[in-house]
Amino acid sequence: MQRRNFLKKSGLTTVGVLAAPSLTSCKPEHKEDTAIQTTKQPTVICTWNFSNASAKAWEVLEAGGNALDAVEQGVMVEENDVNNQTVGVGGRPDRDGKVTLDACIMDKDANCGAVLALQNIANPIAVARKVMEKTPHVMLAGKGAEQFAIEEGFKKMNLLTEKSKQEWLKWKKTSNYETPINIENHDTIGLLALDGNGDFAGACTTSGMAYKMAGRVGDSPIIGAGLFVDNEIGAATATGVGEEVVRTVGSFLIVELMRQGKSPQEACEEGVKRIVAKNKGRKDFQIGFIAMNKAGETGGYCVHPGFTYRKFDPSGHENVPVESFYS
Ligand code: SD4
Repeated sequence: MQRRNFLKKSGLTTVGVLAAPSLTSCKPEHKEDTAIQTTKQPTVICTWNFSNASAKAWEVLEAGGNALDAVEQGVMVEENDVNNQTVGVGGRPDRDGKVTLDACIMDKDANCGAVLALQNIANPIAVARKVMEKTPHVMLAGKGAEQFAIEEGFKKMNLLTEKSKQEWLKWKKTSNYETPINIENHDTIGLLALDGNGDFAGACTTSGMAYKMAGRVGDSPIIGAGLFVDNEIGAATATGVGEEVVRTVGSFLIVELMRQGKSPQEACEEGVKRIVAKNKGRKDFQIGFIAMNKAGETGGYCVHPGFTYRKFDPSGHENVPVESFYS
């Protein structure tokens, strides 16, 4: 589809939605008191500087594809990049030298799938999608996930590149087996897309914290922590120290804050500030959130300087880094 026609389909509209009770209220009743702006202008955002991934997702949407295909194909660009040492092939191993991958995916109908600590398979996001579509479960972990992937036709391969292996061997000599605080080793990709039908999907994929303990799983494959999509409200995803994101059910929190009326930017800032507050003002760790609402507005915020997110905005011309962090 030509870009011009594609964009012509777009336009902002306003609909009334059922507002859920606020986080502080336990009352079950819903009332119709919120008008939410919606758009059918496709928009893509992703964590960090993964411009190839956001461009791929945009390409899928521009061709008339849906958000689910866009997020899956977008993040697979990074999973397949051997030079990216924090996702898929080429990812840094755990402290025993094994590359273990975490990923999850979620669609507009709250269908979701995840794989945890998956080894020997290059595209965990595609396996997560199969878990979502072909099993009665949401998460498969470890050997079970690998066995399922092989049954589904995924090829086994060695994910540990020579570069990551050499770095790990060096780390073993000097580290006393301490896991580094995750400031520099950041590059988990979380990608959110809004498609031409006004529907959301999200994907999040990572090799996790470098040199983690064997069996450690972070936030990235946990629905609600590393990723959350609510097609009535918006979507959010996280990057950084997974333990902190799990503790606050971060991405779910961001979406709920948007439900209460905060913009994506305000919601991400509030989420990060809550984590900083729980850590008594400590800021020597990395936590970043990005989010998008039904109007196609986006936001992103991080504890630490250096964080950017990529936005492929509806004009289709921009794939710009946006930087915003706690100060
Ligand atoms: C994890 N959240 O496993 C991931 C790591 C990450 O940027 O996002 N790094 O905790």
